[in-house]
Amino acid sequence: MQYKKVLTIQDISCVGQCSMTVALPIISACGVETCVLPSAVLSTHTAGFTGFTVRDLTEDIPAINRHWCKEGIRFQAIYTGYLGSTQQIAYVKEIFSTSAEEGCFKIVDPAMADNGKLYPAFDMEYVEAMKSLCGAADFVVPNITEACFLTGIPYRTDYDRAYIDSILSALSDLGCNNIILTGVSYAQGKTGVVVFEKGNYQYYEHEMLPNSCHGTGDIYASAFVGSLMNGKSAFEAAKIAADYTVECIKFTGTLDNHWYGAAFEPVLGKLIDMLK
Ligand code: PXL
Repeated sequence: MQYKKVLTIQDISCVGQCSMTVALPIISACGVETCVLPSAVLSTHTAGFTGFTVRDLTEDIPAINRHWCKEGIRFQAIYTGYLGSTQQIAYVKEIFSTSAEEGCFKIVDPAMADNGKLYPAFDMEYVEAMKSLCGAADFVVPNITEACFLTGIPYRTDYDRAYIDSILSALSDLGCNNIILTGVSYAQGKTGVVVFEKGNYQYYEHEMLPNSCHGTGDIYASAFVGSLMNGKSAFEAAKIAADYTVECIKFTGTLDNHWYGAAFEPVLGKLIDMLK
Protein backbone atom coordinates (compact mmCIF):
# COMPACT_ATOMS: atom_id res chain seq x y z
CA MET A 1 0.00 0.00 0.00
CA GLN A 2 1.31 3.43 -0.88
CA TYR A 3 1.72 5.70 2.14
CA LYS A 4 0.43 9.04 0.92
CA LYS A 5 2.28 12.30 1.52
CA VAL A 6 0.65 15.71 1.59
CA LEU A 7 2.78 18.81 1.20
CA THR A 8 1.33 21.92 2.77
CA ILE A 9 2.74 25.35 1.93
CA GLN A 10 1.78 28.22 4.21
CA ASP A 11 3.20 30.41 6.94
CA ILE A 12 4.08 29.48 10.48
CA SER A 13 2.37 31.91 12.80
CA CYS A 14 4.19 30.86 15.97
CA VAL A 15 1.20 31.85 18.11
CA GLY A 16 -2.35 32.16 16.81
CA GLN A 17 -3.82 28.74 15.92
CA CYS A 18 -3.83 29.22 12.17
CA SER A 19 -2.05 28.18 8.99
CA MET A 20 0.74 25.62 9.55
CA THR A 21 0.09 25.09 13.27
CA VAL A 22 -3.43 24.01 12.28
CA ALA A 23 -2.70 22.15 9.03
CA LEU A 24 0.08 19.94 10.38
CA PRO A 25 -1.79 18.52 13.39
CA ILE A 26 -5.14 18.21 11.62
CA ILE A 27 -3.89 16.42 8.50
CA SER A 28 -1.61 14.22 10.62
CA ALA A 29 -4.57 13.33 12.86
CA CYS A 30 -6.36 12.22 9.70
CA GLY A 31 -3.62 9.59 9.38
CA VAL A 32 -1.70 11.19 6.53
CA GLU A 33 2.00 12.06 6.42
CA THR A 34 2.23 15.84 6.30
CA CYS A 35 5.29 17.52 4.85
CA VAL A 36 5.67 21.26 5.30
CA LEU A 37 7.09 24.18 3.38
CA PRO A 38 6.86 27.30 5.56
CA SER A 39 6.32 30.41 3.44
CA ALA A 40 7.21 32.77 6.28
CA VAL A 41 7.61 32.75 10.05
CA LEU A 42 5.59 35.31 12.00
CA SER A 43 5.57 35.78 15.75
CA THR A 44 1.75 35.77 15.60
CA HIS A 45 -0.90 36.03 12.89
CA THR A 46 -1.78 39.48 11.59
CA ALA A 47 -5.44 39.67 12.55
CA GLY A 48 -5.73 41.37 15.90
CA PHE A 49 -2.13 41.31 17.13
CA THR A 50 0.04 44.36 16.51
CA GLY A 51 3.83 44.63 16.22
CA PHE A 52 4.30 41.07 14.97
CA THR A 53 7.63 40.02 13.42
CA VAL A 54 7.83 38.52 9.91
CA ARG A 55 10.65 36.47 8.35
CA ASP A 56 9.87 35.95 4.69
CA LEU A 57 11.21 32.63 3.36
CA THR A 58 10.63 33.23 -0.36
CA GLU A 59 14.35 32.98 -1.16
CA ASP A 60 14.62 29.53 0.41
CA ILE A 61 11.88 27.92 -1.64
CA PRO A 62 13.69 27.19 -4.95
CA ALA A 63 16.61 25.43 -3.21
CA ILE A 64 14.25 23.35 -1.07
CA ASN A 65 12.36 22.25 -4.16
CA ARG A 66 15.58 21.52 -6.07
CA HIS A 67 16.66 19.24 -3.25
CA TRP A 68 13.32 17.40 -3.31
CA CYS A 69 13.65 16.94 -7.06
CA LYS A 70 17.18 15.56 -6.63
CA GLU A 71 15.89 13.12 -4.01
CA GLY A 72 12.98 12.10 -6.25
CA ILE A 73 10.45 13.22 -3.64
CA ARG A 74 6.89 13.50 -4.98
CA PHE A 75 3.60 14.33 -3.24
CA GLN A 76 0.14 12.82 -3.61
CA ALA A 77 -1.44 16.13 -2.58
CA ILE A 78 -0.21 19.71 -2.35
CA TYR A 79 -2.26 22.11 -0.27
CA THR A 80 -1.44 25.80 -0.17
CA GLY A 81 -2.71 28.42 2.24
CA TYR A 82 -1.45 31.85 3.31
CA LEU A 83 1.60 32.66 1.17
CA GLY A 84 4.15 35.37 1.90
CA SER A 85 4.52 37.11 -1.46
CA THR A 86 3.57 37.25 -5.12
CA GLN A 87 6.93 35.68 -6.02
CA GLN A 88 6.04 32.69 -3.82
CA ILE A 89 2.96 32.06 -5.91
CA ALA A 90 5.23 31.63 -8.96
CA TYR A 91 7.42 29.21 -6.99
CA VAL A 92 4.38 27.24 -5.86
CA LYS A 93 3.33 26.84 -9.48
CA GLU A 94 6.78 25.44 -10.19
CA ILE A 95 6.39 22.97 -7.30
CA PHE A 96 3.02 21.93 -8.77
CA SER A 97 4.76 21.04 -12.00
CA THR A 98 7.93 19.41 -10.62
CA SER A 99 6.94 17.71 -7.36
CA ALA A 100 3.37 16.52 -7.84
CA GLU A 101 2.98 12.82 -8.48
CA GLU A 102 0.65 11.78 -11.30
CA GLY A 103 -2.92 12.21 -10.01
CA CYS A 104 -1.80 14.55 -7.20
CA PHE A 105 -4.61 16.64 -5.71
CA LYS A 106 -3.68 20.32 -5.82
CA ILE A 107 -5.74 22.22 -3.29
CA VAL A 108 -5.50 26.00 -3.09
CA ASP A 109 -6.99 27.96 -0.24
CA PRO A 110 -6.56 31.56 -1.44
CA ALA A 111 -6.22 32.63 2.21
CA MET A 112 -6.01 36.39 1.75
CA ALA A 113 -9.26 38.02 2.87
CA ASP A 114 -12.36 37.83 5.05
CA ASN A 115 -15.41 39.94 5.90
CA GLY A 116 -15.08 41.98 2.69
CA LYS A 117 -11.44 42.98 3.30
CA LEU A 118 -7.96 41.80 2.26
CA TYR A 119 -5.63 40.81 5.12
CA PRO A 120 -3.12 43.61 5.86
CA ALA A 121 -0.18 41.96 4.04
CA PHE A 122 -1.89 41.75 0.63
CA ASP A 123 -2.64 44.00 -2.34
CA MET A 124 -4.26 43.66 -5.77
CA GLU A 125 -1.01 42.42 -7.34
CA TYR A 126 -1.17 39.46 -4.96
CA VAL A 127 -4.82 38.91 -5.88
CA GLU A 128 -3.87 38.83 -9.58
CA ALA A 129 -1.18 36.22 -8.94
CA MET A 130 -3.58 34.19 -6.79
CA LYS A 131 -6.04 34.04 -9.70
CA SER A 132 -3.49 32.13 -11.76
CA LEU A 133 -2.67 29.75 -8.89
CA CYS A 134 -6.38 28.99 -8.49
CA GLY A 135 -6.53 28.25 -12.21
CA ALA A 136 -3.80 25.62 -11.74
CA ALA A 137 -5.58 23.88 -8.82
CA ASP A 138 -7.87 20.86 -8.72
CA PHE A 139 -9.78 22.28 -5.74
CA VAL A 140 -10.07 25.87 -4.56
CA VAL A 141 -11.45 26.61 -1.10
CA PRO A 142 -12.31 30.33 -0.94
CA ASN A 143 -14.71 32.12 1.35
CA ILE A 144 -17.09 34.60 -0.30
CA THR A 145 -14.76 37.58 0.27
CA GLU A 146 -11.86 35.77 -1.41
CA ALA A 147 -14.10 34.63 -4.26
CA CYS A 148 -15.17 38.26 -4.79
CA PHE A 149 -11.57 39.51 -4.92
CA LEU A 150 -10.69 36.73 -7.37
CA THR A 151 -13.62 37.48 -9.66
CA GLY A 152 -14.10 41.23 -9.26
CA ILE A 153 -17.72 40.68 -8.18
CA PRO A 154 -18.74 43.19 -5.46
CA TYR A 155 -18.87 41.67 -1.97
CA ARG A 156 -22.34 41.43 -0.45
CA THR A 157 -23.60 40.08 2.85
CA ASP A 158 -27.18 39.89 1.62
CA TYR A 159 -27.52 37.67 -1.43
CA ASP A 160 -29.41 34.86 -3.12
CA ARG A 161 -28.63 31.77 -5.17
CA ALA A 162 -28.23 33.85 -8.38
CA TYR A 163 -25.42 35.86 -6.75
CA ILE A 164 -23.63 32.67 -5.66
CA ASP A 165 -24.13 31.17 -9.14
CA SER A 166 -22.49 34.25 -10.69
CA ILE A 167 -19.47 33.80 -8.38
CA LEU A 168 -19.19 30.10 -9.24
CA SER A 169 -19.38 30.82 -12.93
CA ALA A 170 -16.72 33.56 -12.73
CA LEU A 171 -14.42 31.28 -10.70
CA SER A 172 -14.90 28.53 -13.31
CA ASP A 173 -13.86 31.06 -15.96
CA LEU A 174 -10.56 31.47 -14.08
CA GLY A 175 -9.99 27.74 -14.65
CA CYS A 176 -11.09 26.52 -11.20
CA ASN A 177 -12.30 22.96 -11.77
CA ASN A 178 -13.79 22.18 -8.39
CA ILE A 179 -14.89 24.93 -6.05
CA ILE A 180 -15.57 24.57 -2.34
CA LEU A 181 -17.17 27.90 -1.42
CA THR A 182 -17.43 28.35 2.34
CA GLY A 183 -19.66 30.54 4.48
CA VAL A 184 -22.66 30.54 2.13
CA SER A 185 -25.80 31.42 4.06
CA TYR A 186 -29.27 31.37 2.49
CA ALA A 187 -31.32 31.34 5.70
CA GLN A 188 -31.19 33.06 9.06
CA GLY A 189 -29.28 31.04 11.67
CA LYS A 190 -27.85 28.74 9.00
CA THR A 191 -24.71 28.70 6.93
CA GLY A 192 -23.05 26.15 4.73
CA VAL A 193 -20.72 25.19 1.97
CA VAL A 194 -21.24 24.93 -1.77
CA VAL A 195 -19.46 22.12 -3.59
CA PHE A 196 -19.30 22.93 -7.29
CA GLU A 197 -17.69 20.00 -9.08
CA LYS A 198 -17.26 20.44 -12.81
CA GLY A 199 -20.47 22.44 -13.01
CA ASN A 200 -22.48 20.26 -10.61
CA TYR A 201 -23.89 22.28 -7.65
CA GLN A 202 -24.35 20.71 -4.21
CA TYR A 203 -24.96 22.48 -0.91
CA TYR A 204 -24.41 21.35 2.67
CA GLU A 205 -26.21 23.50 5.21
CA HIS A 206 -25.44 23.54 8.92
CA GLU A 207 -26.06 25.73 11.94
CA MET A 208 -24.51 29.18 12.18
CA LEU A 209 -23.02 29.76 15.60
CA PRO A 210 -23.29 33.10 17.37
CA ASN A 211 -19.53 33.28 17.94
CA SER A 212 -16.96 33.33 15.14
CA CYS A 213 -13.23 32.63 15.44
CA HIS A 214 -10.15 33.58 13.51
CA GLY A 215 -8.43 30.69 11.69
CA THR A 216 -11.51 28.63 10.96
CA GLY A 217 -10.82 28.84 7.21
CA ASP A 218 -7.52 27.04 7.83
CA ILE A 219 -9.18 24.45 10.05
CA TYR A 220 -11.82 23.90 7.38
CA ALA A 221 -9.35 23.53 4.48
CA SER A 222 -7.06 21.22 6.52
CA ALA A 223 -9.94 18.92 7.52
CA PHE A 224 -11.11 18.95 3.89
CA VAL A 225 -7.65 17.86 2.69
CA GLY A 226 -7.36 15.19 5.40
CA SER A 227 -10.77 13.79 4.48
CA LEU A 228 -10.05 13.83 0.75
CA MET A 229 -6.84 11.89 1.39
CA ASN A 230 -8.90 9.31 3.28
CA GLY A 231 -10.75 8.58 0.04
CA LYS A 232 -13.83 10.70 0.78
CA SER A 233 -15.61 12.37 -2.13
CA ALA A 234 -15.35 16.14 -2.37
CA PHE A 235 -18.89 16.51 -1.00
CA GLU A 236 -18.27 14.11 1.92
CA ALA A 237 -14.97 15.85 2.68
CA ALA A 238 -16.66 19.27 2.56
CA LYS A 239 -19.35 18.03 4.95
CA ILE A 240 -16.90 16.46 7.42
CA ALA A 241 -14.79 19.62 7.38
CA ALA A 242 -17.90 21.73 8.05
CA ASP A 243 -19.08 19.52 10.93
CA TYR A 244 -15.60 19.52 12.47
CA THR A 245 -15.26 23.30 12.15
CA VAL A 246 -18.62 23.76 13.87
CA GLU A 247 -17.38 21.55 16.75
CA CYS A 248 -14.22 23.68 17.03
CA ILE A 249 -16.20 26.95 17.16
CA LYS A 250 -18.64 25.49 19.71
CA PHE A 251 -15.82 24.34 21.96
CA THR A 252 -14.03 27.71 21.66
CA GLY A 253 -17.26 29.42 22.77
CA THR A 254 -16.97 27.63 26.13
CA LEU A 255 -13.57 29.23 26.84
CA ASP A 256 -12.92 32.57 28.52
CA ASN A 257 -11.34 35.23 26.37
CA HIS A 258 -9.92 32.93 23.67
CA TRP A 259 -10.02 35.59 20.95
CA TYR A 260 -7.14 34.83 18.59
CA GLY A 261 -8.07 31.43 17.18
CA ALA A 262 -10.25 28.35 17.44
CA ALA A 263 -9.39 25.67 19.99
CA PHE A 264 -9.42 22.79 17.52
CA GLU A 265 -7.19 20.46 19.55
CA PRO A 266 -9.69 19.01 22.09
CA VAL A 267 -12.12 18.02 19.31
CA LEU A 268 -9.62 16.29 17.00
CA GLY A 269 -11.02 12.97 18.26
CA LYS A 270 -14.39 13.87 16.73
CA LEU A 271 -12.74 14.46 13.35
CA ILE A 272 -11.07 11.08 13.53
CA ASP A 273 -14.45 9.49 14.38
CA MET A 274 -16.09 11.24 11.40
CA LEU A 275 -13.54 9.64 9.08
CA LYS A 276 -14.40 6.11 10.23
O1 PXL B 1 -5.78 32.32 8.90
C1 PXL B 1 -5.20 32.94 7.84
C2 PXL B 1 -3.91 33.58 8.22
C3 PXL B 1 -2.75 32.84 8.13
N1 PXL B 1 -1.55 33.37 8.42
C4 PXL B 1 -1.43 34.65 8.83
C5 PXL B 1 -2.57 35.44 8.96
C6 PXL B 1 -3.83 34.90 8.64
C7 PXL B 1 -5.02 35.73 8.74
O2 PXL B 1 -5.03 36.83 9.16
O3 PXL B 1 -2.45 36.70 9.40
C8 PXL B 1 -0.08 35.21 9.13
